Amino acid sequence: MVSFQSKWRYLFMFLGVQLVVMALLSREGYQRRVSYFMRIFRKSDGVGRNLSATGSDVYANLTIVARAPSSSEVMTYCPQTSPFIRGPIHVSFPSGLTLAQVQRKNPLVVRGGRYRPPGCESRHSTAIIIPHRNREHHLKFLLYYLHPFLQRQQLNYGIYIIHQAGNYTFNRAKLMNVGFREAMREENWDCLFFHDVDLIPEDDRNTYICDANPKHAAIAMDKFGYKLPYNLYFGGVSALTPLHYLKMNGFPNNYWGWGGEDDDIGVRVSLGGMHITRPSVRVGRYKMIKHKLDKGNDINPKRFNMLAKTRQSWKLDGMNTAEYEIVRRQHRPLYTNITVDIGTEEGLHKTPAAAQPEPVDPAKPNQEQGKS
Ligand code: UDH
Ligand code: NGS
Repeated sequence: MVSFQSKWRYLFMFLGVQLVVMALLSREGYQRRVSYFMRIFRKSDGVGRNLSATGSDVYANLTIVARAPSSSEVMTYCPQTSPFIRGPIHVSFPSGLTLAQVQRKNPLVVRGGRYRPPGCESRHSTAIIIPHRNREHHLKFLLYYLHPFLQRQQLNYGIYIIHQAGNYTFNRAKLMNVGFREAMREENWDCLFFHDVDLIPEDDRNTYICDANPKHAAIAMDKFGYKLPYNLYFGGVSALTPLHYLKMNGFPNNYWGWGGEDDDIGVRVSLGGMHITRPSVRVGRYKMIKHKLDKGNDINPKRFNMLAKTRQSWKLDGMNTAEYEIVRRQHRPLYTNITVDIGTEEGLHKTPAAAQPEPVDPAKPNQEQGKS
């Protein structure tokens, strides 16, 4: 029989062990703790590739993917389907990641966030356009996952961050118009992916190439239970060729603040005589980095009225009327950063002090200033 005294001893020992475990766990980031335990409890994903349900490391065997050809090898086109595609990717957000680490892990990415497969001529060239302001902590994770993801697909690619200058209300769709024009100025991309900064693709079979019609790639997000929230949803990540883009007169410039602009873009697809294509829900999976509505991006109360008029407005407002001023263009190691003054609802030069462009540093060689 256990005495009363030894019962207390066991109880204290038990509490002591719990305290030590809690102290150890609290030294790690919350995400890491949770994903570690989730990985233990989950079973195989059923894709038949011996991967766990949370997928494989997006950097696995990247040195093989990145292998340079020997001098005797003749450069031919890359295969139709990249042999480096593996399927589900494990996505988590460990604390302490730095851009320098991302850079070290992607040695073949060159200035401006550009890449070409070293061993073969890519069949596809894709520009990734990311609207951005005050989301550096999300950008770091997106770059960490996106670079190896695109390299696995053997794409010729470039990553463009379109950074809205000043504090005036955010305008996602207008930044996309800027991204389209400025990316096409640099290279004749055959496909453009318009990509929210907080969405991480979870399966590399979701190829970042364009279809015959505009493609909505983010069909299955974790926040919507990995299914479409509604049939016409066109938000998050979408892919258009330059021809698609021009057929629908690009995106609207007049949606200031949160909501509706992606629905307007979806309607423009059909007004331009096209339809939306999508990958399968098994493949078009994304994990969203959780966040709240940003300061400077309040819900747009006019969005429903504006949406009701898309049929009348799409030819009058879009790529043909996008007015902006480039503040600076920086070719950084992992991406091209385009800082732009997009003005306000009143127009480009009727800007309040908030939308003043950032000063250009003459000491920096990669900056250039110019008008659209
Ligand atoms: N973005 C920024 N900075 C901002 C606002 C938006 O970079 O200040 C960009 C970023 O790429 C982001 C995208 O615009 O991924 C879309 O903005 P969002 O993430 O705020 O929109 P989303 O609909 O999430 O994905 C909103 C969460 C709260 C919605 C509440 C309304 N019901
Ligand atoms: C719709 C919004 C879209 C938005 C989508 C998902 O209601 O812009 O919800 O929002 N349309 C309008 O407001 C007209 S989310 O759940 O991501 O916050 O993208």
